[in-house]
Amino acid sequence: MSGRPFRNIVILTGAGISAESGLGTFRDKGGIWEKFDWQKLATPEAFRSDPHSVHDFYNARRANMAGAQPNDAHRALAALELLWQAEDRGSFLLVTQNIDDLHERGGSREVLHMHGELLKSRCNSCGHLFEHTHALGVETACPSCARAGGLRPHVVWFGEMPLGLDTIYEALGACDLFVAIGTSGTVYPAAGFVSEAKAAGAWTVELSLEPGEVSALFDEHHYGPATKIVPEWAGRI
Ligand code: BJW
Repeated sequence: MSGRPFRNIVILTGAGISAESGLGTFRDKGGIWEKFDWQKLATPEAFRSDPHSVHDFYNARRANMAGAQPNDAHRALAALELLWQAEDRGSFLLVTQNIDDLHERGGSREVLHMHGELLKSRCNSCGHLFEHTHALGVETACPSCARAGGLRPHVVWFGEMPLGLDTIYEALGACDLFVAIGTSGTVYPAAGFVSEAKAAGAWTVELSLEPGEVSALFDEHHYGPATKIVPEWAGRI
């Protein structure tokens, strides 16, 4: 711990926080990208050339997510947000790379999903964005323009611009504590957030199962399962 009181917090979560809820991570042994080829499933080009396979992949993950429950790490962050707001301690921004809804179901009020949300879809024809909890296919008609074939999962694929970056960079520039939880630090721009926070003078903390790619940039590290180390860390601050 730095020993100083913190006011403005930015927390970045990755797949590791949902691992103990039964949702797979991407790059661990047996992870999603070991079983599936991201080039064929998580790029705009893949969706253009084989939308059926991309829909199948996200439909299966949506069904899997519906059966998953938030864990103690999700709940600890929700409690921290509540405390920060109740005591008016400063700003609190929870940014997740995850497309699942476990932070919301764990009690978090405001979550910035920088890589999109599995429970939302959008129409490539008219741009309509809407909540969508069931399977999506090329034959599904847009509820707004009624055209079929244009709907896609509201997720950010490789080569696409992540969401909410203005809000995130503004918060990083003003934060005095940055915490990354359960992320390998492989995917940019999220992997670069620690550098932004450090440039703003923030104390930086890595909470994960093992050191990630940008681990050396953090001031403080705690390694272990998220359900153990996140509630412990949140309890300390
Ligand atoms: C536990 C645990 C437990 C396990 N407890 N911990 C060369 C250099 C730099 C950048 C690029 C480059 N070439 C291409 C790029 C850009 C590219 C990129 O970064 N590629 C890299 C792979 C090199 N990035 C993009 O294309 C992004 N867009 C972009 O850059 O736009 C232009 C731009 C420019 C400038 C500024 C801003 C923008 C878009 C990236 C989209 C990522 N999409 C995915 C899939 C879509 C959503 C989905 O299907 O779910 O998002 S990829 C996948 O990786 C997913 C994740 O959100 C993301 C990050 O993964 P995450 O969360 O870190 O998971 P893992 O599996 O990697 O790590 C899990 C961690 O948890 C591990 O460390 C474990 O140890 C730990 N763990 N169990 C605690 N129980």
